[in-house]
Amino acid sequence: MAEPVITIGRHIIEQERRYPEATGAFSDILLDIAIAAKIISREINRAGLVDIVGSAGKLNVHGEDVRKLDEFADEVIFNALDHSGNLCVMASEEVEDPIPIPEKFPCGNYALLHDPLDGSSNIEANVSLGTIFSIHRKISKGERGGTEDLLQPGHRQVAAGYVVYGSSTMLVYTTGAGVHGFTLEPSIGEFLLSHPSMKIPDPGKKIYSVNEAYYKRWSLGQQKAVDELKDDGFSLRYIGSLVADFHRTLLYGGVFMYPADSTNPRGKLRLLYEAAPLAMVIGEAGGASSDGHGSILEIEPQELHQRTPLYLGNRHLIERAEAAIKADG
Ligand code: P6P
Repeated sequence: MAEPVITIGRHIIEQERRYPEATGAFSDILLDIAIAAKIISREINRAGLVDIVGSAGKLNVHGEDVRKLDEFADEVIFNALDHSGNLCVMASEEVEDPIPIPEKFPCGNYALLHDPLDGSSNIEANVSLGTIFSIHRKISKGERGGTEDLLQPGHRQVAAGYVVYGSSTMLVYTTGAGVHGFTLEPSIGEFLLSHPSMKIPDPGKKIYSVNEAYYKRWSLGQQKAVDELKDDGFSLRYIGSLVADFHRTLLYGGVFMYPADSTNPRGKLRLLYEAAPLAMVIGEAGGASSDGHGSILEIEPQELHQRTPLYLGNRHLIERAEAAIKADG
């Protein structure tokens, strides 16, 4: 008897059955994200063939060159989720302000924050890109959601995950009951369960992942943290695409770092839709996260697009980095 093929739809429904009070809204959100991921994956894999690669000639809210695929991914996610009645508000790296649910659609009890296409500066080089998403419960009192529903600490996330568009397209998510990975089978357009109950290997491979070009801009403590890893015989692997570097860390172990430095005192990566969702995933997989001093999940957000230093990986490596930073500032 062949093993049953577990699609993401079947997996999410089976997970939902474990929560009698579940309304199904939550499952619908995850399934809508999976649909958006399939559409984005198709366009990325065609990027070399159609005139969708290259700059859209616009800058995003951070003054960064917006690639057409960035715009496309942002629109796909909005269109996949704006009408479902499950969300009360959205936020995107590509959009300055909270994104309201159109008046013509009902509001729901969840808020979605996302980076629609991270690493897009690597598009032409065919480097793996990613989508990162974070889901919170609605806490505001009004019918339509807003900033209050978005500025929540990472420990209140009800779900988080990412899509990595690489040699294959994978969707990895957690709802707090383990981390589960699905690989897209393009011939049937389905995400199939390929990595059930993912755990970061511990001890994992001796890999550290950081952009060493900034070494001279780091604090003494940060420099010491990296020097210690080199002294312990670690190898450096740095793709420069957050989701790709994270996915490797989750599968192989080690530590990813994007530290603060003299040029970026808050680091470069975004708290709400990059650091916090990946921190939930790594935590659920038995690893740890930090901003250099404490867990990413405990940070109380002040602004929608605020940045944070980011450390993700094996717990003992995160703790060693925090100790070095604490000792040497
Ligand atoms: P740096 C890609 O541009 C990105 O936003 C992340 O995906 C990646 O981790 C980081 O920036 C790379 O930044 O400064 O090392 O080029």
